Amino acid sequence: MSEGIPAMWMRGGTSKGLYFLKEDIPANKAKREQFLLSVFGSPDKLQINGVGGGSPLTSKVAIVSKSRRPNIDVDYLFLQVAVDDYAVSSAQNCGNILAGIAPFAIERGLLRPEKEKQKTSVRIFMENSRKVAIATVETPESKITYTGHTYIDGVTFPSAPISLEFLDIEGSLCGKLLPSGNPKDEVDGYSVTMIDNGMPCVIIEAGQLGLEGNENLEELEKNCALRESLERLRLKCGKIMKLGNVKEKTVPKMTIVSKPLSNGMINTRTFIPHKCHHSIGVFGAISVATACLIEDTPANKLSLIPSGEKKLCAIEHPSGKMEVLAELRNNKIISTAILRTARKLFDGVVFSNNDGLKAS
Ligand code: NQM
Repeated sequence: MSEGIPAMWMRGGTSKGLYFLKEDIPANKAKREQFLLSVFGSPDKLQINGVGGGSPLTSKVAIVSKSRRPNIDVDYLFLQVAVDDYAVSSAQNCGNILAGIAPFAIERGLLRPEKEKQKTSVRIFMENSRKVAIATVETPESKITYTGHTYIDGVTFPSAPISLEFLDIEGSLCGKLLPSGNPKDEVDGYSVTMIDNGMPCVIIEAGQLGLEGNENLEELEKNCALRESLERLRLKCGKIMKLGNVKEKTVPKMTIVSKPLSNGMINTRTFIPHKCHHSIGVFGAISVATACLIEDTPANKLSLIPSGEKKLCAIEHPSGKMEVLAELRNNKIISTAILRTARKLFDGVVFSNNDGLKAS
């Protein structure tokens, strides 16, 4: 049994993960992966021998450090620990876990809350995509608070609001907003939009897959023919999106869209990429909202687009809606923002099965 490594267990948005200071976790990649697989109890569907919850949404890691970059407070590396595979991936970002970064950085003393103001803005460099996020958290009496009245769909109880703002996340992993150069492509017999505004996503209309778009998660996950078609399509799109062979990668995500059902902009079901998301990821929702706003995409034809240059885009998902605020100038998105909450659940040390793992 190792000596244990300090970590905080937090809910960030609709996900949960372990948050570490960079200096506490092994810097050597192979050692770090071995440590995380052991701590989370992977590979195992239930992750019974670890802290993971048996779902990709509860098998997540944030590694945080004080930044040396100009005009940046902290650096954040996201890692996805596979549930039933020996894999730890940095090939995607996570906007839900991002929601916990500013509270964690304040808790660990990486920065001080603003005096005399009730709120503190934290500039975060997201190492996975090399893009910047600005998180604003509530810090009454110069202390982080988690208590508040903000509800987000997919979380039962209210908490203090955390606003996340992004100025330039286009082409985060693919290099371009529309990696193929087109708003619509024919791939494997389907019309799709391949897009990356924070998260590489393939967007496909439900009708093309013989779906209504309102199916529940269990129905979708049970549908083996659907999952096989989506995976075949994903592997082809991954190459076109310049992500290479994505067989072992968690990107691109596959989002099935249909007309809104409850006054939102669009209705969605998202495979991330093999399990169906209970709601939708943050950057996933931003990429879908962006696709809806681009003329000539199949999603645009299905969408109820709000008027004005500041658009509140409600992305419907299986547990409600996620609202993305998109600001446009001359038909181009210049910034996006989203409201999340987070909660500190546990602070302590985690143990792996591996002997002698130290932060080196
Ligand atoms: O898209 C799940 C989540 C995510 C990612 C996933 C996320 C994002 O809900 O920014 O938040 O798509 O793997 O945590």
